[in-house]
Amino acid sequence: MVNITIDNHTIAVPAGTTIMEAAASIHIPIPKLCYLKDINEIGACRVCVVEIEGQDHLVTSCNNVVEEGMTIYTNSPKVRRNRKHTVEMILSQHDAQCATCVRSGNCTLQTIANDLNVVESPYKKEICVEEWDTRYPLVRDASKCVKCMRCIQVCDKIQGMHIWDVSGTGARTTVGVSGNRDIKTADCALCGQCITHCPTGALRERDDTEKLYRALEDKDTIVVAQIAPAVRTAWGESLGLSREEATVEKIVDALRKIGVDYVFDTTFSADLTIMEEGTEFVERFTKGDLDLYPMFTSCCPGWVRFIKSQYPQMANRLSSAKSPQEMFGAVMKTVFAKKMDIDPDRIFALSIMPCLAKKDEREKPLFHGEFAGHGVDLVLTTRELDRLIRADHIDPKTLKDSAFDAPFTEGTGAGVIFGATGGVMEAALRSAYYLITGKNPEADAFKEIRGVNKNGWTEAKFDIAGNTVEIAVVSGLQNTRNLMEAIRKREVHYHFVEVMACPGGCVGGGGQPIHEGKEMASDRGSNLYFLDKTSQLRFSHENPDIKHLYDEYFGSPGSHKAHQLLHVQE
Ligand code: HC0
Ligand code: SF4
Repeated sequence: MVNITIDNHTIAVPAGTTIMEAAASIHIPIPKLCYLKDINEIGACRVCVVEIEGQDHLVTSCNNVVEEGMTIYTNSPKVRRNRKHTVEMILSQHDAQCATCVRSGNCTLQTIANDLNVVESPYKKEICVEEWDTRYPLVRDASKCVKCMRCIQVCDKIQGMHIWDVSGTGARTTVGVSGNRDIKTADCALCGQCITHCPTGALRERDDTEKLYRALEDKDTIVVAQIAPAVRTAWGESLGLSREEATVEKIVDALRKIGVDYVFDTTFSADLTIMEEGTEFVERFTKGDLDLYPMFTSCCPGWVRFIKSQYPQMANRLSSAKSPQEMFGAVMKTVFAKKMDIDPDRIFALSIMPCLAKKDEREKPLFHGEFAGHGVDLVLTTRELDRLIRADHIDPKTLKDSAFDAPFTEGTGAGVIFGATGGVMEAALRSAYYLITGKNPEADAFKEIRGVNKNGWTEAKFDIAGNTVEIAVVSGLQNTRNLMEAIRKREVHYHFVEVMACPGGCVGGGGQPIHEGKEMASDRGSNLYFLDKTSQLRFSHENPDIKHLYDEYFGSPGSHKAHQLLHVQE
C-alpha cells in the first residue's frame, strides 16, 4: 500500500493507483474531459490537473500514479486558476451553440464549464470549420471537436477500424478521417461507438426526425412503426424514467400520440428471422456443408459492412436471412398492405433502432410484383425517439401502457433477447433444437453463452440429438477481427457464429442514450434476459402470429415465397 494525503485526508491505496482513482475513493471527484477508463488515459485535455507539494508543475491525475508520501491538492488556488484557464482556452476553439446542439444538457464540456463557473469567454474565438456531407448517417462537426482523442481511441482499440486520426500540431491539431480519406469510402462500419464516446456534439447521427414529420403531415400516408428489442432497455434513461417505468408499451403510447398509425414490435420479425435462419442452419448442418462453415448471423448491419469490407472472401458464409428490421419492412409492404387493402406505396415504414448502421441497411431496395422501393422508409435512433417525445412536450410520466397493433402483435422472449450479445444464437438454438428433435429444449438450456465478453469471444458446444454443435459469440469489432483471423488460420472451428458490431450487442448500440464514462450494455442486456424469463412464450416457433403468417402466406420456412421476400438476393 502507498500512503498519501489528498486535500488534507491521509489514506493508503494500492500501488499503481492513479491520483484520480485515489481521490475518487474518498469521494473527491476530479473533473475530466478526455479521460475514459481503459480507453483514453492520455491526459490530453489537462482539465484533471492537481498540485503536488514540492513540484512546480501541475500534473494530470488520470495517468499519474500515487507515490509514497505524496501530498496532493485537487483545488488549490493554482489548480483552480489553471483549470479554468484551460477550459476557457478550449471554449475559444469551440462553437458553443448550445441552444441548437443535440448534446445540450448531456455535454461534458458544458457541464465542466458550468461547474467551473466560466461565465464569459475572455479569449478570441478561433473556430475550425470543415466540410462534411450531412447526408451521411454519421455527422462530424469540427467546430465542436475538443481534440480529446476519444473517437480515435474507441475506433482503434475497441473496434479496430482506425477510421479517425489526428493531424497538425499545437493549436492547429485536428481530428479527421485517417489517410485523408472521405468517410464514405473509409470502410467505417457505422457502429456509432465514436458518437457514444464523444464528450460533446462533435459527432452525432444524421437527424432524420423532419422526414417523419413530413410523412405524418401527408393525409394519404399510413405511418407504421416497428420498435427494436434493445430500444426498450434504454429509451427512458434520458427522459427521467426508471427501468420499471420505461416499458415498451409506453413507447407505443408515445408514438400514437405523435401521430403514428400502427405500432408493431421488431421482436415479432426477430421470431420470423429465427424461423428462416434456424431452418437455413439446420439445412447446412444436416448436409454437413463444410465449405459454408461457420454460418454467420447476418442481422447486424455494422457487422455485415465489416465482413464485406474486411473479409469479403468469407461473406458468402453469412446467413442469407434478412435482418428483423428488413423482414418487417418486407412484410409491411406486401402481406400487411394486402391484408389492409392499401397500396404499398402509401405505407411509410418507420423503424426505431438503437443503431446507426440501420440507417444505411434500410437503403436496400425491395422489389415485389409492381412494388419497387424500400421495406423500411426511415430509421430513427433511440436518441431521436427521445427527441421526438421532448419536441411534442409529452410528459413521459403520463404515458400509459398501450398494446401493439394486430395482426403482428406477439413477440417471444427469444425475439426480445436479440438485442443482447448471444441472444440471436440462443434464440436460434432453441428453435434449431426443436427443428432437429421435434421437441423443445429447456428454455434456458443454452444460457452459458449469455453476458458481455469484453476481451475475446465466447465458445460453446451443445449436443443436439447426438450431434455436437460448435458455436461462438462475439461482439465489438476488434474482438471480431481476432476471431476472424483465428477462423481464417483454422485455429478454431465452429458451425455457427453470432457477431454484433457493438460491444454487448444492440443494447450498447451507437444510437442509444449517452452516459458519460459509463458502459450500459451489461445492465440493459440483463433487462432483456429478465423480459425473456418472464415471457409467456420463449420459443420463436411457438409465436402464434408467426404460425399464422406461414399458414396464410409463406407456407413454410425456407419456401420459395419466403426466399423472395425474407432473404437477400445476391
Ligand atoms: Fe438489433 Fe436486430 S437485435 S440488429 O441489435 O437481429 O439495431 O435491438 O432491431 O433488425 O430484432 C438493432 C436491436 C434489432 C434487427 C432485431 C436483429
Ligand atoms: Fe469507427 Fe464505428 Fe465510428 Fe465508424 S462509426 S468511425 S467504425 S467507431
